[in-house]
Amino acid sequence: MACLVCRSEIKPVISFGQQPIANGFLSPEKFKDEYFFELKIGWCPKCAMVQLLEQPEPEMMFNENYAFFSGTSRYMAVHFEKFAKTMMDRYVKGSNSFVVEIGSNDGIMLKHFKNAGVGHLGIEPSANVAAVAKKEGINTWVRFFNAETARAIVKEYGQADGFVAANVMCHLPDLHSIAEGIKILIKDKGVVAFEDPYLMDVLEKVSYDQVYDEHMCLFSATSIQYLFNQYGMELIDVEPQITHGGSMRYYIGHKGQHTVSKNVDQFLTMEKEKGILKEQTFKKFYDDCEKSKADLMTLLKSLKEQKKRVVGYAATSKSTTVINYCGITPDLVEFISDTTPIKQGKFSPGKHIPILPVEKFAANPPDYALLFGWNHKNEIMEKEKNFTERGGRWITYVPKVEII
Ligand code: DWN
Ligand code: ZN
Repeated sequence: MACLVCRSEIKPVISFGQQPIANGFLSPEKFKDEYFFELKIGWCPKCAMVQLLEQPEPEMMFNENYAFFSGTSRYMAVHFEKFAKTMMDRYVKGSNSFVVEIGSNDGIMLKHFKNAGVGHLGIEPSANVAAVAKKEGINTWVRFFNAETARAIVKEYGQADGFVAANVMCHLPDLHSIAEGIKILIKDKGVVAFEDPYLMDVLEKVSYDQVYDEHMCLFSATSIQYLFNQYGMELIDVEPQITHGGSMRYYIGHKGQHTVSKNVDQFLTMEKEKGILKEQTFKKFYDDCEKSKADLMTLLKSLKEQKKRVVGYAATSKSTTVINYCGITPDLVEFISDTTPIKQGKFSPGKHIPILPVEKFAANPPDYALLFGWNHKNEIMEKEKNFTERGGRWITYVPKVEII
């Protein structure tokens, strides 16, 4: 397979085995037709891109039943408000300006531009989440973003001052069409800002659960610089974020139009020094993933022998990779507690662990809660103080398997 960024040959590095659709929460009558594919990642020695080697058709993952609504975390809601404010302070100034967000979901970020009277448009392929945004009066088109969509936007609204995306770019295999679209869409002084889970955090924290069907790419400053340089654009700043266990926000503009922050060089150098272009780095990552899996299964099996009850907390997309890679079955984890109504009453993809509302967790607290939503640890532990105060224990596996 060719690298999605520089088109050289990709080296396979890890297989996480047969995996179902990560957000494919299902009812028992669908068990027999469940779709599986081999979840494998590869690495590009030339531009440091890390990507899936096989991805299910987009419509299988993003459709009218898409189970993830951005508005489920209060912390993330505040994060997106701050992201919007940063853009309005720096680049998308005043009511004559125009911003486009791709993967705008339920409008969690765009509503802040809307409320400030800024011209805005969301591009969101999942009709059900887009409907939530539209109901709030957020201007949204239900479609995928590419060069053709960019031309249609320019025709209808003119070029944009800002282009934003959060946890979206890493889902897109056709990066060249996106980059071409962005080049068409933004003004000479326009700025692109997007954030995604950061490869260096995934490697260091062994958060291998950031790899699942929807996450086609794991970016670094190195691969992003390589991608946009091919379109006459460049990184003008990078800002690490603590969201999703470690993300990076990349700021990009047309070449020569902005002062380039010294952060850019610092991060490019750091990534090189940490071995992003060395195969050994990814061999170590493979060993770290296998160790994490062995440690988690040893712990869960030992708790079962001790007749302890373990319940999963938050039926995240990421949990699908962990559950199916490690082989976690309902005899080890009784159910998964989750706040999303459309997941409740269904079963987890692959291993078919029941998903129940959080009220069931409170009504029948287990001995241990396996924190599948580890990236929301502070928010969840704050909410579930009662569980902890009554002696309930938490299990995490990032950055290492432990009882906390
Ligand atoms: O990239 C993506 C990220 C941004 O969001 C998508 N591909 C899909 C999704 O990934 P995820 O499902 O791993 O996201 P979260 O935000 O880590 O987890 C959300 C899930 O956690 C929801 O099902 C709701 C649940 N949850 C909960 O039950 N109680 C979340 C919180 C904060 C809670 O308190
Ligand atoms: Zn490459």
